[in-house]
Amino acid sequence: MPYVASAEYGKDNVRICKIERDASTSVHTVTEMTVMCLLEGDIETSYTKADNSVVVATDSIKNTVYIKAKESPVNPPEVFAGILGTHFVDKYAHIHGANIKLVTHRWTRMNVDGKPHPHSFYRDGQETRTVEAKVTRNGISIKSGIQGLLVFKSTGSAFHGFVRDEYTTLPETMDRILSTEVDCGWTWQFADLTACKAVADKFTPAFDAAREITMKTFAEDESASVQNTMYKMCEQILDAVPETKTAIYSLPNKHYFEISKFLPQLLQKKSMALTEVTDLSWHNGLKNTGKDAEVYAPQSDPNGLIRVEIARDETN
Ligand code: AZA
Repeated sequence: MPYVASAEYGKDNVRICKIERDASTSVHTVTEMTVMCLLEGDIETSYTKADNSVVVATDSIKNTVYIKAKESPVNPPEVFAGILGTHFVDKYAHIHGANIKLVTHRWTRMNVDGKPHPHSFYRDGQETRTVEAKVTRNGISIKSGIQGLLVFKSTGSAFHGFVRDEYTTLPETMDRILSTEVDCGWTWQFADLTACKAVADKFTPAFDAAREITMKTFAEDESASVQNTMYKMCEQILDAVPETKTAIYSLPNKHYFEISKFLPQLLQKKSMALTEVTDLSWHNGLKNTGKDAEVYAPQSDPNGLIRVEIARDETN
């Protein structure tokens, strides 16, 4: 007899926008989020026996998101995720876990005539602030993060010394373009919502520090590899935010190659040196490689994908 090995259900892509109005200053703040809320627990019979008595309808889950967003602060999002998840495990005895994901979209205050505008904002990038929380009666685990932050540097990155064997065609490089779309996170563990709320004032500074560390390290590190640069970022996040348990990066290597007219065919023959084919010299002797390289071909796929999670050394 097959059995339910795991199950969760709920609402995804619940979009909310909350405006908070400061009555004394007339300054408004806006928070736009996309919410996922999936429940788990004693719900197997809804799958195996058509027993809907254990189902909190996904429509009710969506309504709950709106109601909790009205009743509670939505910032910092880590606390809002804790509030939302705790509601479901407190309210329904047969629900043992709530998996919440909040994606906060950027609305940056406009500067008009050199002054911050009280109620006008603009989208200054597709980057998002993310929170993934798992809430159970045993505690709350949270991964805070940044997703979709696109970065590019035109030098200050090398990659050499890697395995060379009969599968290798990649040349060693002392100077290359480095570009990635940052997906990073840092994790927290709390006994309950009270413990989570007790550090409410740490979450946004932690986000700001992680963002700053990511960009400063990306820009300033003489990168030996994506692996080593991301490790340095993790180390600094763990130092900057002592309450965190681990730091996590997942970085695609968005390749920008020198222009090649015949590269795939010629490499198959293995008869020519790479420098002979990766150029535009076939057109009036145009020089566009090595120190003369200016025009590159951005690659959409395939891409490298490098991931790591770094934990604290708890032995010291
Ligand atoms: N790490 C890099 O930084 N660049 C690479 C890799 C790698 O593992 N593989 N090819 N290019």
